[in-house]
Amino acid sequence: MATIQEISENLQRGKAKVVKELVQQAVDAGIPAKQILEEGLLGGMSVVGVKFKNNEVFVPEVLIAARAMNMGIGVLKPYLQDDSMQAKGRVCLGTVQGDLHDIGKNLVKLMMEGKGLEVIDLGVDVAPETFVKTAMEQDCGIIACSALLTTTMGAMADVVKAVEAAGLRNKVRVMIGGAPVTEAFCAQIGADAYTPDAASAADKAVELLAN
Ligand code: B1M
Repeated sequence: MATIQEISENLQRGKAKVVKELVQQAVDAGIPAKQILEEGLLGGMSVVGVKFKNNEVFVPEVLIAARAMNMGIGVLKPYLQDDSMQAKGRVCLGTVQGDLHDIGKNLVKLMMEGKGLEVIDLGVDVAPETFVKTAMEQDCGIIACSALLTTTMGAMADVVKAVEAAGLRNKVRVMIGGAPVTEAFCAQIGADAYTPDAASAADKAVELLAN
């Protein structure tokens, strides 16, 4: 039987196909999808993150680990959905301008869709104007921004300003998140909500759209 440890180790080595198979085996063995995600996949990626920081691994290794992570998440997707939820509204989601990290953003999407939200995924390196234009054209109640770099967090403030400039402040809420983002930063830039992880982002989005 595939163990969480094996999933984590193979992810760290970037063995995408093996990770995919091991995740499926773990699911079949009855290990909860949330545990596989948090301890196996996210656990493995956080080891890669520490090695990256210490210059023990470099961008190519991180990219192949990220690909393995995405393969694993793909297997888990149906098991992380909550089918009991009714459609609650529309969200436009993206990683902010200058930032190419998309794994956390993709998890937010998966969790939000799992809660019955319609998510328009704008991808990475999204300009503030693109968030606002999409929210207007697609009638989104929420703009959700992800940032992984301290240098790109500031782009979230630009999104809030762009929403204000478009006169949408009372119509569209701005949610923010990502590793360097904090509650205090959220208050500082006047965004509507910060959540620390993808599952709580989905819960918060449902709550905001209900009010
Ligand atoms: Co980059 N990277 N990276 N990287 N990378 C970090 C973020 C870093 C912390 C690594 C390190 O030094 N330890 C560091 C940032 C330092 C800082 O700013 N403080 C860093 C750096 C420096 C860089 C480059 C500048 C490196 C370089 O080129 N010299 C460069 C920047 C490129 C750019 O964006 N312009 C770069 C590049 C890359 C890769 C392309 C190689 C790759 C990205 C691949 C991809 O995303 N497709 C990559 C990766 C993979 C990482 C690490 C290793 C892992 C990130 C990840 O995917 N984590 C990362 C180190 C680390 O985080 N430990 C690192 C797993 C993911 C599920 O977590 O995205 O945090 P995360 O999402 C979480 C929460 O944050 C939250 O939910 C998720 C959990 O449920 N969340 C939200 C995320 N978005 C949310 C939105 C919400 C709510 C919650 O509401 C809307």
